[in-house]
Formats: sequence, structure tokens, C-alpha cells
Amino acid sequence: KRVVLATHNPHKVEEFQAIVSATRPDLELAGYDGPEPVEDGVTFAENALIKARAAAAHTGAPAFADDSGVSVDVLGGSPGIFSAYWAGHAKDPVANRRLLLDQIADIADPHRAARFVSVIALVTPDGAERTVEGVWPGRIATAERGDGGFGYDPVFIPDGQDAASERTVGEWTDAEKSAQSHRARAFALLAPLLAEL
Ligand code: ITT
Repeated sequence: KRVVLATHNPHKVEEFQAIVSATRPDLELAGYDGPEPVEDGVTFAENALIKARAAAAHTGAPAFADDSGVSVDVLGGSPGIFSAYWAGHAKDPVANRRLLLDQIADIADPHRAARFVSVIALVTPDGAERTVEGVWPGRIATAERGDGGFGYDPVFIPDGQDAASERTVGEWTDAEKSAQSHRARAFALLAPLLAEL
């Protein structure tokens, strides 16, 4: 079975490839380098649908897209859908992380609770649309650690780790991240829908 992965982010391609080969090796992921639509939705789901619709229309094949980001409780859920451009008009992950750490440096939330969110939209050429959501709870570190992954990984500490050795996702291996991430959680909900294609 073949499905188009509608993203221009090479990190997402790598992560989905790892998730698919671990959980659904029967599935063939096709890349997408067609037109990038304007993501002017106001929710993760709207933006994921915009990207998946464009790819399904352009390729004539079933397509899925991920819209994702980090949501910080004391910031009312921001950066959220604005995660990629949090510090300005260029996608600058270093500036984004620095701004986020600055914004919550003096907050009165000792837990610094946050979550990574991935919404995946699946669109088929007959016009059927589905969305699923994966959430990975955790908190924001006080300083960056590790250089694995991408985006906010060096400042995100997933819940459920041994308190003595709490690592950021930047310190996790790719395989560890792909087994537990918001993207893996969303894909687990997408898999049964792909089986129906
Ligand atoms: P596409 O739209 O082409 O898929 P993009 O990177 O622009 O690529 P988004 O609009 O969904 O994708 O923005 C996602 C941003 O959220 C990403 O740039 C990171 O800043 C952040 N993010 C999402 N998933 C992440 C992860 O697994 N680790 C770290 N940061 C993540």
C-alpha cells in the first residue's frame, strides 16, 4: 500500500519512516515535493488538512500531513501552531528555543508543564478527510541539552523518566523518540485508517 507523506520537513520524513518500518512495514511512504500551500488555519487540524488536501489534489493519491508544535501551559498553549516561526519570519530553531526559554524564565510554574502535539490529516482522492491527534506530555528544561532530533527537542523533557536522569529529547536516540513521540502516538491512531484504504 502506498501513501504520500505531505511534508517539506526532512526530520518529519525520517521520523515517519522509522515509525512506519517499526509498526507498519507493509506501507510504502512516497515523498512529496509539490506546491506548499499557505498554512492559514487556526488549529493544528486545519493546517494539517490544508497540507494533506494540497498533496492529495496534486498527486491523485491518498496523502497525509502532520501539523505539530509545542504547547506550554503557562503560555496558554503557545507557541502551538506558531512553533516553527515563534521567533520571527525565518524558521530559526535556535532563536525559537532561546525565545521560549526567555519567556518562561521567571514564571511561577515550577513544573514548566508542556506538551508536544501532532495532528495528522489523511485525505483521499475521493475527498474523504480524517484527523487524529497525538500528545506527548512533558516540561520545558531550564537550559538546552543534547543535539538530537530537531526544533524544540533540546528543551523538552518528556514525562515518565527516572527523576535522577531526566533527559531532553535532544539527548534521546532517534529510535527512542520514534517509539514514544507525539508523532508516533498520532500514527498509531492513523494506522487503522490506512488499513481501510
Ligand atoms: P511541514 O509543514 O512541511 O510539514 P514544518 O516544519 O513547517 O514542516 P509545522 O508547520 O508542523 O511543520 O511546524 C512544526 C514545528 O513545531 C517545527 O518546526 C518545530 O519547531 C516544532 N516541532 C514539531 N514537532 C517537533 C518535534 O518532534 N521535536 C521538536 N520540535 C517539534
